[in-house]
Amino acid sequence: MTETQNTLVLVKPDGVARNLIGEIIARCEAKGYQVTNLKLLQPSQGLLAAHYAEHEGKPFYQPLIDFMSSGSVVAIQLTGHRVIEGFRSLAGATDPTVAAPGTIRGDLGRDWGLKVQQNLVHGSDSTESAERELALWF
Ligand code: IDP
Ligand code: MG
Repeated sequence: MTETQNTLVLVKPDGVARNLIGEIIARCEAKGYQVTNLKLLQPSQGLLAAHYAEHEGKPFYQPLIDFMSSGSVVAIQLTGHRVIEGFRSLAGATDPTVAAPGTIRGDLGRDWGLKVQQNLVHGSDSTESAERELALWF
C-alpha cells in the first residue's frame, strides 16, 4: 500500500479568466482525488519568484512571472494515492498545442502566440516539489 500524497494544483490566471475553475476541479474530483485545501488569491511577486525559482534565467521566466501575476489564481491541495503523477497526467504536456486530447491542457488550452505558454494549470512534479510548493502557497 502506497502512502497518500498531496500535490499543489494551481488554476492559472488564464483558467480563472476563462471561467474554467469548476471544469478543472470537476476533472480532479471525477478522477477520484479529494480537494483538501483551496483558496483564490492574487499571488505576490515574492511568492511567484520562490515558486518558479528553478526557471530563473530562462527566456520565458519574466513573461511567466508577469502572466502569473496578471490576475487571480486558485491554489488547490489535491490528495490521493499517486496524485502527484496522476494530476500531471490529467494536466497533459506543458505545450498545449501537443498536449493529448482528453487532458486539461489538450482539451481546453491552445497557443496564443505569446512568450509564455498559457496552459491553465500547474501541478507539482515530485514529492519534494509538492512539499515545498504546498508550504509556500498554504
Ligand atoms: P510544467 O508547468 O508543465 O511543469 P515547467 O517546465 O515547469 O512546465 O514550466 C513552467 C511554466 O512555464 C509552464 O507551465 C509554462 O507556462 C511555461 N513554459 C515552460 N516552458 C516554456 C517554453 O518553452 N516556452 C514558453 N513557456 C514555457
Ligand atoms: Mg513545472
